Amino acid sequence: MKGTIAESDHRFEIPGTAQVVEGNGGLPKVRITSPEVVGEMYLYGAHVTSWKPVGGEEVLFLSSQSRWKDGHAIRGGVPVCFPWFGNKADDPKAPAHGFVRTKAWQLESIAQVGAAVTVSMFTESNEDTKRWWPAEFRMVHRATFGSELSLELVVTNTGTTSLRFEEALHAYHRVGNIADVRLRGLDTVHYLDKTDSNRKKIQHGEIVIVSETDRVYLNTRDAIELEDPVLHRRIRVTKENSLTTVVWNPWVQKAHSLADLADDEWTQMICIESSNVSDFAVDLAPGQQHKMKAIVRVADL
Ligand code: TA6
Repeated sequence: MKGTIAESDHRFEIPGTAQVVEGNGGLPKVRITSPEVVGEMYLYGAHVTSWKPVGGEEVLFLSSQSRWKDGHAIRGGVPVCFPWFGNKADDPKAPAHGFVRTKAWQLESIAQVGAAVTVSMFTESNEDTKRWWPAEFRMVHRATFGSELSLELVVTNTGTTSLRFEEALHAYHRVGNIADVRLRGLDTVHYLDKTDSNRKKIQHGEIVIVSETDRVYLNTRDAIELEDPVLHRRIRVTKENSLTTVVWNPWVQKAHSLADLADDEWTQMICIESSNVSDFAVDLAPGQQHKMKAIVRVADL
C-alpha cells in the first residue's frame, strides 16, 4: 500500500492535537482535534477529507463509496488537481486532473498557532511524474484547520526551463439538498459550459442547480457564497491568485456513472473549485514560485 505510516512522521505530532494515524484503506492521515476544530488530511494526494469547526457540522462532503487505494482518487474532500485539469489535452491516456491526487506526499511540518493547526505536505517531480510531464517541480499543500479552513498550494519550478500548469482545489462541499442551495458571486461572469461542448456563456444572477452542472468561470477573483437553507448555513469561499472558479454537480445520470459515488449522494454535494485552468493556466520561469490560496468560512443562516 502506498504511503504506510513512516516512523519518522510521528516526530511532527502535537500531543492531544495532531496525530499521524492509519485511515481508510490503511492510508496514513493527520488527524486534528483542537478546542476549535477537528479535521483530517491524508498523505495520499495531500487530501483534506474533513473540516468541522467545533459546535458546527462537517463542511466537506465525502462519498460513502470512495475508494481508498492506489491509482484511485478519493471521492470527496479536497482533491488537488495538478499539473492539468480534466483530461490532458495531448494525451487521452493520462490520468484525469493530473497525477498528484494519486501520489503519496510527504509530511513537511505540523504547527499550532493558537487553536489553529497548519499541516504542510510536499511532493516533487521524479521518474514517475516525468512519464506524464517532463517538468521539474516541488509542490507544497499547506492546510490550516481552525475556525476557518485555509488551503494554500505553492508550486516551485525547480528546473531550468519554464513550465505551464493548471491547478485546482477541487473542494466538495456538503449540502442539505442540492435543489435548495443558491450560489452567489458569479453574476455577469463568463463561463465555459462543459455540458455543452465548452460553449462560452455568461452567468445571469445567482446559480441554482437544476441539472448536471459543470462550468469553468473565467477571469474571476470574486468570493463565492453558498446559501444552504436545509443545513441553515452559508459557506463563503474567498481566494488569492486564482483566476478561475469551477462549479460542479453531476446530477442523476452522471452520478450513476460514477462507481465511487452512491446513487443519491449527488443531492448532498456541490464542488466549488478555486483554480487556474484553461486560458488562465500559470506560466512559471525557472526558480520562480506561485501560490494559490482558498479560504473557507461557515456561518449560520
Ligand atoms: O471539476 C469538475 C470535473 O472536471 C467534472 O468534469 C467531473 O469530471 C469532475 O471534475 C470529477 O472528476 P473525477 O476525475 O474526479 O471523476
